[in-house]
Amino acid sequence: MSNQTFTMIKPDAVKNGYSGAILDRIIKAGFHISAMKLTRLTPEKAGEFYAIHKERPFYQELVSFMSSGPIIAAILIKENAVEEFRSLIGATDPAKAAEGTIRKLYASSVGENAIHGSDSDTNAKFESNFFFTDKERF
Ligand code: IDP
Ligand code: MG
Repeated sequence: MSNQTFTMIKPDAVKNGYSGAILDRIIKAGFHISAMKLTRLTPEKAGEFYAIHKERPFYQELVSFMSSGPIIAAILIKENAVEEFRSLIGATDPAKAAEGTIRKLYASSVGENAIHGSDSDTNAKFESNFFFTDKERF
């Protein structure tokens, strides 16, 4: 069990003006922001980030959505971070997400679902390194 996870506030949520409200929830839930940046993925970078989903029917849609506008990428620190953060964001499909979760509150569909959260310690490390060098972490 590691204390680190990685998140992105996705293009839909940034565009809809939810970034501040989402970051407020993350901080109030006790996560320390170790690194953070506003950036934009090229289709190539989005494809690389989501390479594990290459064979899924929604892959092209996902890559084009994730490169459609700016995102906020961040490394988050808390005990049992991966699991704790997955429960804070809720199910992939906002229609199935629990009340009070970030996706329930701010996501509009299973594709445009406001926020990403790593699903394992291994992926948390890979995804953090995908966006940030050691010198960019506090
Ligand atoms: P997760 O983000 O909850 O871990 P994954 O199954 O890993 O969900 O899928 C990665 C991302 O791909 C989702 O967050 C969502 O943006 C997108 N996605 C997942 N399932 C679908 C789908 O059925 N249609 C369109 N996009 C999807
Ligand atoms: Mg996933």
